[in-house]
Amino acid sequence: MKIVYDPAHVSHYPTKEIDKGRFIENPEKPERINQIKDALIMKGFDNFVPPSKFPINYIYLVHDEEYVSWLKAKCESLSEDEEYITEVFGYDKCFDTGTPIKRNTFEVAKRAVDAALTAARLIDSNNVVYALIRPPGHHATRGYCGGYCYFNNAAICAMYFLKRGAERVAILDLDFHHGNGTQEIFYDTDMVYYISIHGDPKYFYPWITGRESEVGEGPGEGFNLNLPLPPKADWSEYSAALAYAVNEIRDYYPDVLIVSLGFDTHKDDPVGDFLLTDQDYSKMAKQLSKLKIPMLVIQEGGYNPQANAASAVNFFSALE
Ligand code: OKP
Ligand code: ZN
Repeated sequence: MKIVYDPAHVSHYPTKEIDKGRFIENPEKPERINQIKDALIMKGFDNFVPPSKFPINYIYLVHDEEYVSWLKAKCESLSEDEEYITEVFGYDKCFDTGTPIKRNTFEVAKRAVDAALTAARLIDSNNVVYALIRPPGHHATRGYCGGYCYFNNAAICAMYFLKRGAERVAILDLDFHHGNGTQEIFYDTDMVYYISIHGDPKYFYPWITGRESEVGEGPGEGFNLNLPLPPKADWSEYSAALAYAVNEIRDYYPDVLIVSLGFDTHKDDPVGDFLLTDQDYSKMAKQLSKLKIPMLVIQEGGYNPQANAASAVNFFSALE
């Protein structure tokens, strides 16, 4: 299995965020994916591929030019270690206060897109490629950053596959949080089927999307599926939702499956609230392998570096 990884991610290190009116430590840290990389190497995975550069136009397949220019200009206005916490919704093209911007945020987020696209380009008719990247992407909408996400890596890759001639792309979002950005971007199309299993937004971020009633609209009606689970969901509840999702993907028969993979579903994750164990990630991968559809796995969340590492090793060992 090829793994696309860019060590430059370490220069993006948000330190804080505002949560319920208070500053808290920001958990979206370099160690999250450094530990995954180290553990995969220890396990014998050695097919690491560096990212190529892609033109900025790929980002415009998904994001508004106004948002992209705002982010770029904001970064350029900041000094070396300055951390800008967005707070004026609308003026700031951000929908929360948990997504700090630093001088090199644009550059590093763009490099994550490049790594994801490099992985997408390596997809052929029957393989798996893993984009081991950060910052994550699934909360980023067409016009706003949010939830530690700046550019929607998975959505940009879906557009890449459609441009390259794919007729149908499925995105399975297994991060603990609902991918409001990915949902929004493909809400009105039947060419991308977005399916997400996540903590019920009645209790968890992003609060305002992720309900079962959100089924898509226009030609996209029936091509958006939310499977919210209650707090403390364990493998028995999770695997039932996953089995349902896998059946839906099989029936849709996409040319490629993009998996937005977050390890914040692990019982030891400090942000998520499910109870999956290390072993459950092997079972998760086995369920997905049954599909026999080319699979681009894109890293999203997961905030306990050790749990991330154990989960990733089990997931990718079971896939191969
Ligand atoms: C990003 B991803 C909780 C603060 C909430 C936002 C969480 C974003 C998760 N104390 N901050 O989907 O993993
Ligand atoms: Zn998450």
